[in-house]
Amino acid sequence: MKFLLVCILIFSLVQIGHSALTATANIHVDSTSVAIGTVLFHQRDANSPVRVVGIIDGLKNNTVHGFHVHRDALMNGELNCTAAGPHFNPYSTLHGPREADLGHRHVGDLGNLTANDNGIIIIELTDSIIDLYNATRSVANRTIVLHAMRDDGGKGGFPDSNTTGDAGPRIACGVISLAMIESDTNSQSPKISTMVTDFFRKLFP
Ligand SMILES: [Cu+2]
Ligand SMILES: [Zn+2]
Repeated sequence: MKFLLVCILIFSLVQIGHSALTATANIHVDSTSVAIGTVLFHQRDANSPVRVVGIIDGLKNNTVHGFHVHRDALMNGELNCTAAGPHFNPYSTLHGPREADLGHRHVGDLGNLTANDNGIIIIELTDSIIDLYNATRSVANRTIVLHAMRDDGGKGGFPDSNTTGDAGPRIACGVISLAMIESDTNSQSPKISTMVTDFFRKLFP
């Protein structure tokens, strides 16, 4: 059961040690302050892949949506997802599917997500190209974006297949922020315990 899996993953996040890094993004509808989900990024250590878990609600049933990290953080309360700039692409490669290697996708290319019969996306994926430790590939202080349409992985033959996967307009987004380590009481960023509580509240309102 998907919900159970997400719960187990969240519980495992609570157990994280000192060296692990976690980041969170609160997802809002494009150009509004309507909150529709949360995405967590968790990396155990510098050599581990990044686990991405989350939930996004309020979509049309059984629809497929491109999902990417875009280059820029939204600043100063900006809500327009277009302000996030292009796909995060530090190596100047062509757009590609999540399964591709570093030379055949943008670092920010996370493929597609599918909304279920209730219009809910449950996110559970692991990626070895995005990173929280490696400065060049770090997705912190960037923006995660959900698109209206399927990402064609660069293979669709449309003029924008090699840049955006022809995924259409940006329908929702959220800035990815590193979470503080629990012992760091001076930081302004949210505590991991607060994030997990919020996450459960969204899962089981
Ligand atoms: Cu995108
Ligand atoms: Zn891309």
